[in-house]
Amino acid sequence: MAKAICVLKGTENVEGVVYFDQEGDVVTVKGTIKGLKDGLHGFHIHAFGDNTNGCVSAGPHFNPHGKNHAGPQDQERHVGDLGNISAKNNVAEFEIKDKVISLTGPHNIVGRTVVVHDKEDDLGKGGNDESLVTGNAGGRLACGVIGIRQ
Ligand SMILES: [Cu+2]
Ligand SMILES: [Zn+2]
Repeated sequence: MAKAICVLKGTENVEGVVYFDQEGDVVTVKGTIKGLKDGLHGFHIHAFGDNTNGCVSAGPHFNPHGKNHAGPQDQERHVGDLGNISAKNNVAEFEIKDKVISLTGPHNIVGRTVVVHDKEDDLGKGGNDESLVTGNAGGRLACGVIGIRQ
């Protein structure tokens, strides 16, 4: 079983840890992120493992096939589109299962960046151009590079 990990840090006090475990084609993404205001926050894999200029250096959503932005259940989506996580009492605890991201092969997310956003991801249904690129999820609150774990 392939395993990976990401430690997220942000400019304010947003921080967290996300674990990735792959069995067959199913990747379980399990994590806790603290310091979020309550409600939904866009949660994606961005293309680059570069945090030199903060989360901005991670670039756009991981999108090796040049598709439009959407939600994780949509047939056409960015590989990196994991939808939203939900915070309650300033903490988001979540477990997502996804068959599009991978820890090997062309959809490998290791070495790329997890980003949690200020706002809700509209999953491509926002009715404007930006919705099909970013889901209008707003600023990048925290991020971290995905690495291999034992
Ligand atoms: Cu994002
Ligand atoms: Zn996207």
